Amino acid sequence: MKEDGEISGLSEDGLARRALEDAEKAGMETAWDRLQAQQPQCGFGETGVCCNRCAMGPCQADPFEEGPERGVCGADADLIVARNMLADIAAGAAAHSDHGREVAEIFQKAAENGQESGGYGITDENKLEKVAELFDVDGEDASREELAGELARRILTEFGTHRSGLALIDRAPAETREIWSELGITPDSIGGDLVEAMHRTHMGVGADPVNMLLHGLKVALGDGWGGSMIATELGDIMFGTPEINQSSMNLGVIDENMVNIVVHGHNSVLSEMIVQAAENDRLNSLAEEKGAEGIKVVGLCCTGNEILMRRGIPLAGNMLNQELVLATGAVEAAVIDYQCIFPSLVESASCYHTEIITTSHKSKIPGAVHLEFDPETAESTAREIVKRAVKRFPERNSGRVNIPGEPKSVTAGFSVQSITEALGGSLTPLIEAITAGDIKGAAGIVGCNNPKIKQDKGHIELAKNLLKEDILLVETGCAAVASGKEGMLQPEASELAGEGLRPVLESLNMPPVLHMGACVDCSRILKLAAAMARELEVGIQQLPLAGAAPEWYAQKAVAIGSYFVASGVYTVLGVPPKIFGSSEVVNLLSSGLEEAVGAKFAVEPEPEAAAELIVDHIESQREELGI
Ligand code: BF8
Repeated sequence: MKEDGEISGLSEDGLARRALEDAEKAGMETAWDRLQAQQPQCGFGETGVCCNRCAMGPCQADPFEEGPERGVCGADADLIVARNMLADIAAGAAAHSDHGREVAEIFQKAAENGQESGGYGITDENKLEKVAELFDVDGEDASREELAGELARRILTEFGTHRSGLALIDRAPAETREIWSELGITPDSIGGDLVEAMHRTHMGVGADPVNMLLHGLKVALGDGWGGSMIATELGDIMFGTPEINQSSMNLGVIDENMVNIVVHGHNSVLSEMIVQAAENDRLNSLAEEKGAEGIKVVGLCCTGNEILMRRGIPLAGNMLNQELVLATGAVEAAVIDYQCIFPSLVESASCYHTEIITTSHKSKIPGAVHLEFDPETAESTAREIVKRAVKRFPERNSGRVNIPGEPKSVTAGFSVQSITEALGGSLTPLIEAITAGDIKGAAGIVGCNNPKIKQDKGHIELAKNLLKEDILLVETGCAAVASGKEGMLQPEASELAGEGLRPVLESLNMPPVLHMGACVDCSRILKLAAAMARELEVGIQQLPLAGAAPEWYAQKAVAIGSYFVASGVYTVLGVPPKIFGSSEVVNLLSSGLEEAVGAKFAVEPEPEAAAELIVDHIESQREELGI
């Protein structure tokens, strides 16, 4: 049993702390317990020098020269670390890109079959035309469906191994693309580059850490400007480009009187249908028959971010809230797709009446109910899921229901388009405010929760320290949710901003932190950076911009950090990556990269010190730009 003081050190989120107490009482294990049980964690693994790639291993190369210098195959610490890092980037990029490919396949079906099959269609026609143009699809005499069909075919080619280049790369400014081309890291096939990455990590293929890491950058760029960007764009075309909206966030969005369905994961194609099914009159009447007032769908993690952005659906929390939301005792069903889902979630739910429903053959969990998502039957699957949840309502133990507090209101929905509209139709006012020094620059705070860091503290403290220095924040993923729970996604939070930024925010009635979506929507941050660079006629690497991932845990975050840096964005990590067993890799990712791409990684776990690094970087970028 944890002591009171112990719980207060685990999370900055007050409702999470209360739910943690309930979880303890219910005997539900959480990620914090499991982290504790793993102590001390392996130092070889933490520094990246552990290799388990082949059957001659596992091997360790000792960075302190006390143990063996090489693994059985002959790889030294530098190679082992670089090879592990390339594998991490590839896994992260593959997760985003496979998600993007799935969205593209559904988009293709929607184009071929029309709205009547499965319920998917085209919502943002304007964006369809713009994206089709980027992919060089001639739509002059084509119907909307024909245009979408041809676009889907072109997009799907990029996921194959045919090296035809990536169309959306052209969005990057020429100055940035030139750097990629000189280094040979311009991605030319999402699938091909990923297959090559896994080939290169095999024993006996590459022995040069630099060569290994350069391919990692290529794969990462194929994620940011390829797989992830495709997921974002096609999601917008099918479900609508986000517009600024009002909603609410934290565990308090669970409603005691309603049937609550939590949708968790990353791909919102089924959740969109669940949101619609929850509005069905017959299902709502059934909910009333069962004693509830109605049906409420709430999001979690990035699936939650997607439906918050596009539909204003309330969001229960970020990654470390996934067990705690069950501890409210008021969740009838948790519907998951993939990524960032604890494999132990069924075990956690067994402490309550909650049913865990898996929906992707890629992401099954023993003990969960599996209802496979198929785009052609998505509407009926969604209705079945909602019905199961409604029927479960009477099993709820009202004596164990404890919603730990009230939700915070949030303003979300900041796509590049909605930001541009809020600025009056162009980014010029933003650029002018930056040039005048009212806004010193912008920082993208992104990434996860990690129980090694007090939940949300890394995000919130970094954000507050940057805002007072007049740095505008754009956020995605669990970082944006941390800000939402803290009340920083409300226009009233502009009081946290410095003397320069505050009036700008107040005149636009904007929050100081702009929620730009899920992790795949870091591609929106790239698009915004590219648009700013074009306005200033420079490369991204010259902008007063920075990135940060204060609480990252995922291989996806390694890919995002790598494409930020490769795109020219200085990026500060709050959790040390597993590279410190190799001074060569550490040097490459810092000074080496700066010389090559004009940006680098830094590692700083203390939010205040991380803010100082970012402020110094932005100041020096401004100086070099002469603004
Ligand atoms: O893609 S921020 S913990 S939920 S990996 Fe996962 Fe990290 Fe959250 Fe979304 Ni992104």
